[in-house]
Amino acid sequence: MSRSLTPAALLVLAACRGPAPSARPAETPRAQAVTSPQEVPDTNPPADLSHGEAPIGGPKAEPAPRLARLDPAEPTRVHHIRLEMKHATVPIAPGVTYAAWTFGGTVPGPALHVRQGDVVDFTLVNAGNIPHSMDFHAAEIAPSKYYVNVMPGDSLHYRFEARVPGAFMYHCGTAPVAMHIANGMYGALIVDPSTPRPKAAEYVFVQSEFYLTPKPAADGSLSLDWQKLLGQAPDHIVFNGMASQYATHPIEVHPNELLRLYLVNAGPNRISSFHVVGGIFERVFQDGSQASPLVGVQTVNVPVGGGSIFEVRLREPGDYPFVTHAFADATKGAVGVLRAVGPGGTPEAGGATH
Ligand SMILES: [Cu+2]
Repeated sequence: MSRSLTPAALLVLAACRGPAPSARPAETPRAQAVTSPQEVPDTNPPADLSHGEAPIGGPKAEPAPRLARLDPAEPTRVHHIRLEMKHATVPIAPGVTYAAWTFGGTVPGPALHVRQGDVVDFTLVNAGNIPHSMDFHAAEIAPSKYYVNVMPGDSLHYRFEARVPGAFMYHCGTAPVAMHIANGMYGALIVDPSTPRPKAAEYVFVQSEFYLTPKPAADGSLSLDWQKLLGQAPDHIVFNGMASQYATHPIEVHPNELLRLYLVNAGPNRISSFHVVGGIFERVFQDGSQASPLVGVQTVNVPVGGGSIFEVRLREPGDYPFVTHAFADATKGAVGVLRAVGPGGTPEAGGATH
């Protein structure tokens, strides 16, 4: 079996490379405009792989990617969680830094993990210079009491029970909410069901967008372009805060092991059409619902403000891109690679024949 490119990927490659110079026919100016490499938008050069929307496996990008592996929930029934809201400059793409508003100094904020019925004992501290707040989608409490603005230098403390399992977004809810989310104030809170799910290698991804001003600040960082946000024209769409980080640094997994991918879509605007190239989802818990998971499906939308749980096995060793199949968005950085390494590829799993 030879590795081949899909027609769509061939089109991308052809568009990016343009015709070979020796074979270049006499072209009209219009035809040149379509095929000239100079006219290709500012995207990553494609990798030699179907859906290779970004270079895979190097050169070594700095900084190192954020770990996507989800740590197990602490074996306690009360989780003391303290998040400090502060402004920080963070990398969002190779060579691009962003003047972000954060939970805990990173974008996204830390991935939180508890079990159904656990209590979250939460302290929110505002170390920034403008009001911020917190909205936990995993909580069932009165926003008018708890999702209130916390002034600079002030803090807020409360408890809630994580009663419902799922993959939940948390975010700053201070108006304009789109601005606070676009600036980086979001994260994932995973709530395991009281009956444990089957053992799996678990990863958490938060998809989100960045809308960049054209000119950097004195420190070189870029910041939010509000008009681009309103026009829903992001410059970068990312998994876990940085464009294409898991393409340049593939996530190593094993063939045939059960993978459980938690995808929270922070937006603030773009739906995620989540897909693993070369895989079919065994089960998808749409928006985290335990009832009637989808079985044997290829692509499932995750709405903005939602989170779904995807279970998949990669049947033989190799590189398996994962994307939002809305390809303008994958081109802007919402692409990664699961690299299946080690023994595997059993015949009943459809294993290697080449
Ligand atoms: Cu905020």
